[in-house]
Amino acid sequence: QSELRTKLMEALSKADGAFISGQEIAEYIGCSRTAVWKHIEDLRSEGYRVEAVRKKGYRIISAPEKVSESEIQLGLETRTIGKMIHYQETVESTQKIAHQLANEGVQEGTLVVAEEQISGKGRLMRSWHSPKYSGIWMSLILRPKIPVHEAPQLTLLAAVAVAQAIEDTTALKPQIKWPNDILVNRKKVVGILTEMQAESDRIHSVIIGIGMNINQQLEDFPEELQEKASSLLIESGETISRSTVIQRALYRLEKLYDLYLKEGFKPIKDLWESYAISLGQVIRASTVNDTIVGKALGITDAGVLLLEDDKGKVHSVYSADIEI
Ligand code: BT5
Repeated sequence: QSELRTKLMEALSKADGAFISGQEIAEYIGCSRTAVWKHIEDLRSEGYRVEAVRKKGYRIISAPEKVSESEIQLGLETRTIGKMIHYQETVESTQKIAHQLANEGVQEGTLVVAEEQISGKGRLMRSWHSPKYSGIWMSLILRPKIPVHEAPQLTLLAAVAVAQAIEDTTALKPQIKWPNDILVNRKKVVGILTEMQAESDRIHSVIIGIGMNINQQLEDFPEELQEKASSLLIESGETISRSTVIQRALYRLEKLYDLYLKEGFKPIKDLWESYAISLGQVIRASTVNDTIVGKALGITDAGVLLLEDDKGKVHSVYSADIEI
């Protein structure tokens, strides 16, 4: 936390819920009024609700809701998922902590959650923007007794659960872009990263990392993401309780995971296809070595994407970036 921020919080605390003018704050922290405005905007993007009234100044209405253990667990309707929660305000990546905990042998369903990640991870060493208090950054440890090659199915399962959780908590219509993106109005609001600890054909643990943009404003995203990313707040116009979304996501995950262990991938696959954005359309898949353009036919029982090119040849896509 910067010294400026400390001073700003001091000034606002002293006002004790009353208005304090921009000029007074500026004098207190020793900066311009424009800088004050900028810092207030930063506070807002972190989930503080700040009222600004002309000629009166600023007033803090509420501090951000957190997603600590008790906030998540109060009202959580699951049996195992999220019964153990490891919460930290700031982490490098919740994936990293989850890997450590998985190695230490923690129970299935253990959840790692943070308010902020300073080096959040996407796939293929890409980074995931995870600002403080405005999104959900969490990693779930599962220990399914399934063959290693079926583990990618869990990414698709998680995507369905998260899409359902968005429907449970907003009026939005989420869509899934294979394999791991959830879009609202064609913009990415969720990314999922599944990693595995396994030896030969035995899974020790599957770590499902879920990043959800919840209460960010457009300007909270780095410029290069503003065109393609969005948040539930931007799309719905409403501030959304992150702990409620987490509770719904964990509930949906548990229900689908139970179904999956009992009946296999088929029911999950059907649900997944009902949310899929580009089935039947021509899309472009960039793999490490190659680019395939073709009509998306669907996914196989292994969770592999099938693309039919213009010569009628069907390609199996195991891992790629998709342009729609
Ligand atoms: C993903 O990768 O979409 C997986 C993201 C998983 C993030 C979660 S958060 C909790 C857990 N802990 C972690 O460290 N990670 C997981 P990929 O398909 O490779 O997409 C990454 C790309 O999405 C980046 O290269 C950016 O272009 C874009 N991106 C980065 N941050 C974003 C954000 N907050 N919202 C939307 N798009 C973003």
